[in-house]
Amino acid sequence: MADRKTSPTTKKSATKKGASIIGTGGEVHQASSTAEERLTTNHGVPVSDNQNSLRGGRRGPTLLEDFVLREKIQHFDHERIPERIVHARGSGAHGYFELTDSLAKFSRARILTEVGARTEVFVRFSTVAGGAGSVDTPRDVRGFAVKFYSKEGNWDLVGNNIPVFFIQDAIKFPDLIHSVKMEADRGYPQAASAHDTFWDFVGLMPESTHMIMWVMSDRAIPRSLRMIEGFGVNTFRLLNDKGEATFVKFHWRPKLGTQSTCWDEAVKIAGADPDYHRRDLYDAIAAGNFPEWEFGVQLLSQKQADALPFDILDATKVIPEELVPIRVIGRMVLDRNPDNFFAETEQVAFLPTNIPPGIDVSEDPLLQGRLFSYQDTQLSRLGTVNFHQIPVNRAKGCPFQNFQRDGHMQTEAFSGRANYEPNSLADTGEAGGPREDPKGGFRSFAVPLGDTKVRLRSETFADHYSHARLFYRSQTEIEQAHLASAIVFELSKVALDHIRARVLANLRNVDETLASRVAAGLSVELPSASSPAAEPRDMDASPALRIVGKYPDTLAGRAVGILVTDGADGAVVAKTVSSVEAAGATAKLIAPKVGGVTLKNGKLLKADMQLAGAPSVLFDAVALIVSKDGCEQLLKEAAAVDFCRDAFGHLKAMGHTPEGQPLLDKAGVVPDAGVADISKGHDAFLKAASTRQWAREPTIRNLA
Ligand code: HDD
Repeated sequence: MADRKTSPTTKKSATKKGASIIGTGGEVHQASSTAEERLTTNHGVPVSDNQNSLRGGRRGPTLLEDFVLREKIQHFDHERIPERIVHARGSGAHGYFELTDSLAKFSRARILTEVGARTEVFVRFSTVAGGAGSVDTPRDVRGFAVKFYSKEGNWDLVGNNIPVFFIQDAIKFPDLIHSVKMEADRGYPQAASAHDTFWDFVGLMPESTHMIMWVMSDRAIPRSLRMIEGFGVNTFRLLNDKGEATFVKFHWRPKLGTQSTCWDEAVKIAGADPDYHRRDLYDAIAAGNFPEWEFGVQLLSQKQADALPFDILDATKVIPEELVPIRVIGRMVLDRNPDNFFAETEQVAFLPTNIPPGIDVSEDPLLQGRLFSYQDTQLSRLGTVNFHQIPVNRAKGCPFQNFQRDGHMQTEAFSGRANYEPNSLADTGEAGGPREDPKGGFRSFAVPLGDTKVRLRSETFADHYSHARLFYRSQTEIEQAHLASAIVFELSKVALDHIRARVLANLRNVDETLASRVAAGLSVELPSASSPAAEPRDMDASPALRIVGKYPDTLAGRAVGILVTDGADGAVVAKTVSSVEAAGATAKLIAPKVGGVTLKNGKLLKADMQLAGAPSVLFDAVALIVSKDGCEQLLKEAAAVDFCRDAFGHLKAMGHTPEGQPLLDKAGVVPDAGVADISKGHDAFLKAASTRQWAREPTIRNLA
């Protein structure tokens, strides 16, 4: 079969071998010289002219007969498929998973027991609320979906960067999503939770309060997809050879640590580079800086689960790492960009029902609904029951074989007569087809049920505030201030007073100081507390729920923007670039004109980016290496002043040469530990650049 991975016209330029010829109308054609390079219709008919439609005369109407035109336009008209109802905007990458510690005691799944084995994966990260063309940096949950092409069938771990969820029962999912998406009558806001309908839902559904704490925290405005944690969210089971079950929660921890943007920064990035996260992931992989995560599990016996003061089947609850530690059992590396965005990232279909033998679902009512929804949604998105045959969705680690036949877009030509089971055709020498495998096949855990049929929520799900309180109180002061300010921001965009009041009434059950901070930030009266379904309890703080201080400070994987002008000192520029790169970061040279600058020694230095298109929000730290004259020019350039003002306001390290001082002064940059003169050395700058200047924040921003 011909290699369909690359189309000759995209991989090899026809101009290399093909000669340009002049067409009959004087137009230029790039003609192919070999059959391999020849442009054809979808049915293989060679195309002689891809510039002109077939017309009745040079200036006459186009003819219906032109099947080349019709096929091309018709294909184009149908190029879009329905976008995902949630998680529409996403970025994907290929890689591998490697097991480092066997879970053989708990699971018979080969992917969890074969230490050292590498399994291919495809990962898709996403935002939830926005459409496919929305920006990358809204305040939102990030999807973290991993397809492991395991030897025992695909395993899809369809998780998020937040370990809990808004709702407890899948029956509320359509309501939740309707409330957060664009409002039904006006078609806005896009990719934003800061509006009436979302907060109306939140206020009326106290079970969402814990998730709201996470979504209002800085985790919902990540710096990079390479720097997010991931969670399976729902509780699953592992099943061993003896059929014994252990509850499990799945975790991903980024090697580069978790870092977020500042809210004002995230808003500005949305304008400066709507594809900020997608580009960052693509560029890092293309440059060989492969993102990596540790894979960990929290394991619990039924007895341990029963002893917890909350229900592990309730997806609005977190199991603190301090209670049940995370055991790291593997790592995942993303080392290859997709060849084709549509074929892979858009057509990939994740299904929580894709689980190999040895892993099983739990009775979590949210997960139970998901088991139906994903298979169903693929039918409307991909249009056929045969979506599993699309290469990115295929079970690559093992063959798939059964008696399911036909259907739209069937690409397999199954041979033989046997399309039913049982059959005895093998007895006569024909192919009888595959048979069930009672021992090795997927089995469900024999969960004792024996309850009556009811539409009721278990009373063990009634406590909606203890975990929200646990999260808020476990945060550092900085993070608490950000969380409170985020709620103030969002509720300030809510127009209906009663919605704000209801949220405030609920917040009083989380933490009185939080509720007061938010009320003060809104300048409204604090209403009386709402009555909780179950009285919240205090839990021991869980520092693992923080971001600040959780991972070591580092500049690795980050980016430094270096603004240069004519007359800049080339030696300082070179030293800055080399020390930034030695710290594992990317250095980008920014100049007033993209052609570059003439250095003090007369040499030309090419720039990577032009100032107007390279605001400091795109970098983790900045350096200003300018001459006296160059600085004077920049004083008249708003983009340069904003470059410095924003870097300072977004708590970034700023390196500079003394000649840049007037620009820093104009931008209101006040010297502190994060502002360093780099003309004499880079140590202070690099140290400051490996984190944010949190101490600066109270001096430049009034947080709630
Ligand atoms: Fe979902 C997509 C994660 C609850 C129904 N979900 C989707 C994706 C992720 C999640 C990461 C994008 C997959 C991709 O990149 O293609 N969803 C979650 C998590 C949940 C969750 C972590 C809570 C534990 N989801 C959830 C519920 C329902 C759905 C309760 C419905 C009852 N989710 C869907 C869906 C999507 C989806 C409509 C849209 C596109 C798709 O499935 O393939 O079926």
